[in-house]
Amino acid sequence: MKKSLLEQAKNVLDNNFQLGGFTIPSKGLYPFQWKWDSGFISIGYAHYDIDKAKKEITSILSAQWKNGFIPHIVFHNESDTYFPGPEVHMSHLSPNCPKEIKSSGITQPPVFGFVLEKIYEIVDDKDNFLNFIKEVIDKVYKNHLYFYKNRDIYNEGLVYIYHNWESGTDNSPIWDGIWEKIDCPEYQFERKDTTHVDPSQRPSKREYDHYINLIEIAKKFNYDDKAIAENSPFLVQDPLFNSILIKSNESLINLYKIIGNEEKKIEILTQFQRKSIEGINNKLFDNKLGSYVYYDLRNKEKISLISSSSFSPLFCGAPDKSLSKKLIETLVEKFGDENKYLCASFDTTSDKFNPKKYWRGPIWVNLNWIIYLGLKRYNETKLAERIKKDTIDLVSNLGFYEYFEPFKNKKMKGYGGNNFSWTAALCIDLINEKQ
Ligand code: 2M8
Repeated sequence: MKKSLLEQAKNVLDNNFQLGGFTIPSKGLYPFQWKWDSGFISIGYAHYDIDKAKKEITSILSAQWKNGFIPHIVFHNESDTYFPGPEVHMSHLSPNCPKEIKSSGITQPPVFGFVLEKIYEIVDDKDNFLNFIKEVIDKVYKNHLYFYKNRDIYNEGLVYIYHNWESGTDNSPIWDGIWEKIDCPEYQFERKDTTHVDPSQRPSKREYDHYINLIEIAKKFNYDDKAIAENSPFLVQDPLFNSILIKSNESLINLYKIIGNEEKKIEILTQFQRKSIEGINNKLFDNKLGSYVYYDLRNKEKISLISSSSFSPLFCGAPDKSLSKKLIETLVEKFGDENKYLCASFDTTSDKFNPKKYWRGPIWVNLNWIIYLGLKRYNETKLAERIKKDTIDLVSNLGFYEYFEPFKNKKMKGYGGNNFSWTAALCIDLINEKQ
């Protein structure tokens, strides 16, 4: 008998769980622990194996640096199926990276605030999970302090990323204009991703040159944020990254209130929150496009393009009624026609859109989940139910792929890695979600 989607999803997660107490995103393609993946993965586990959820969070937080930074990849284990590995990242160049930790020196969106709150909502034994939250929450708080202290250089409540890998949306067309302005060497290296996945679904060699170049620049400055802010040719304020930070601030405030006697931290987070919401609405909303956009701090210009990240401020409650109305109209107009599943990762009406290539167009389950919860927050019930149904239909028809073609047709497929952990984890959450 065919297993239910829920059972299949649990199998994907359990098969990707490693003896060291963490979960890889996908065998071969991504053989280590990734920061935002581990947050989404722990939400999936919370529905059926809370110990694994706790282990996942404990593992990633154990790699926190002395200054509160949490790296985007933690090399708990060895593997030769991935490039670039620890010998390229060389995190020990930073005096903040503890000796016993092998990691990258770039980060990813700060998901753990909202992940802890979400799991607290999911579990029946709230007292037990609250004890766990008490053990780890200050590490997450310290990570937020790190961002506001080091990454918000103009005190705008908006933090910068200095590498496209920090965004999580690696080869988005958003970066194309930035690459054109950078004088980047050609490097010799052996890519591993294209041995696991058809190269037409992955970034180009030239794009990888840029990715490595940015790491080399950060290494030259020993991963010092101030020097990077002054010198990196890539310095961007990302609406997705900042929305996740804002949502996680809100969750930390809620959780500290439940814990009690944490007035000082609540006050500091509330100040961050105020500034960030103001910053994201004033600086990153593009009235002409009716959408949030990225801001290129290095070249001092808005990047006026629409991607699925544009809608993530709904998730953190940033837009007021009038902005949210415009934003949702843009979502429907650009991404919502009935011939497509929601939600392509890039503006389907743009000539840069590619339905099969990684973050240049395909649908990603984590972004759909973020937009789904955002739409629910704004009582857009019909659209929310559509994106939820589309997500579950795609996975149940095509498999637990990393990304999916948005056009509805008989030949459509899933792409990238298969048995992909966050696809499985967030499907478990969506299936269990109360309407
Ligand atoms: C992808 O990124 C990594 C680099 O971090 C890669 O392509 O090698 C992205 O989709 C990223 O968002 C994700 O966290 C990672 C692991 O799933 O893979």
